[in-house]
Amino acid sequence: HATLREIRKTPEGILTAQKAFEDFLTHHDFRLPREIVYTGCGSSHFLSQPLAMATTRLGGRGFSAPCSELLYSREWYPIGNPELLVAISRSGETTEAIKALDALNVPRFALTAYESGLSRKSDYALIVPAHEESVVMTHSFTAFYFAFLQLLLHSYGRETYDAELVSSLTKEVLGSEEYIREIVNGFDFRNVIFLGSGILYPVALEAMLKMKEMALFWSEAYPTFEVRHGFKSIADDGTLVVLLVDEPFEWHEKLTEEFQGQKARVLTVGRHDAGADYFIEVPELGPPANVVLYLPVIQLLAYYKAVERGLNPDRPRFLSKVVKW
Ligand code: F1P
Repeated sequence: HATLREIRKTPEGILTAQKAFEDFLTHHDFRLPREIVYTGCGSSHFLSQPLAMATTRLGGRGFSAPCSELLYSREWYPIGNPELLVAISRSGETTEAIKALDALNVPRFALTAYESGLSRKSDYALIVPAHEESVVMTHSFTAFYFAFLQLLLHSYGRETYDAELVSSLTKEVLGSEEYIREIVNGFDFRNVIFLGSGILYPVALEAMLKMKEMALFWSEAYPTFEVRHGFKSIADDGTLVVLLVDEPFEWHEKLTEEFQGQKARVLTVGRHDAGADYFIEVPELGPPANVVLYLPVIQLLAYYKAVERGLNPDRPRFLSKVVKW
């Protein structure tokens, strides 16, 4: 499947991202401002969230909203007085993303894979040519995140990451592919809950979307400990709980035990297993770059669930690559 080839291209995508970032610097004498609004649709919206969080964490103020909300309901959100609007779209042709560029009267920045309607309508464009055949976004998501993160770090006078190193770490994570296939084949779960905190929460949201898009499979996502407040009633012996965690502490172990008491099985993706039934170790990188190490894992999980269900993840039903009105 093209989707699997694309997930496996993650390490190459990081290098493509680095080159796009460097090319951007050669052509523009430009620094990202502190107050930034990010927008996108679908996966691109879930990508706008960790970018907004990274902006805040690095000393600026990032806010994210889906394009349609920015267009039709923006008065309900604390948008403030941003200095830049960043619109994200892999295709650069999604109607809502192009329209959203007009939502705020501020300079416009496109993050996309192509010279496109979006890039032409923007004041600046970071074009990351991580092209994909498949309908769903996989390694392009990771590459876009890394390229823009490098630009943020550079703009805020921080040290950028060593792309070769990050690329090789994603290769390491992809080494868990066979284990992921075994988990999916060995446990026929009926639903899946993704948990993440801070910058890993939007990764959980993207995982939830990948499961729905690729595997047409019921999935949910919550900020990690919020799941205890009502939502956990769903979890039983047919549930896989995927815990995305950089540095687990006592609460994670208690949460794992709580789910195991309900007969659910827990997969920890992180630095330590926290007592889980399954464990995928993520190399040490630290936030906000660590996001790129979690994405291939959750994408592979959705991919193998789709295959196990006899579906073609390249062509999900009812979906198209570009959503136009
Ligand atoms: C956005 C998007 C995709 C999704 C789906 C429909 O596309 O929502 O994330 O996988 O196929 O479109 P884009 O604006 O990033 O091109």
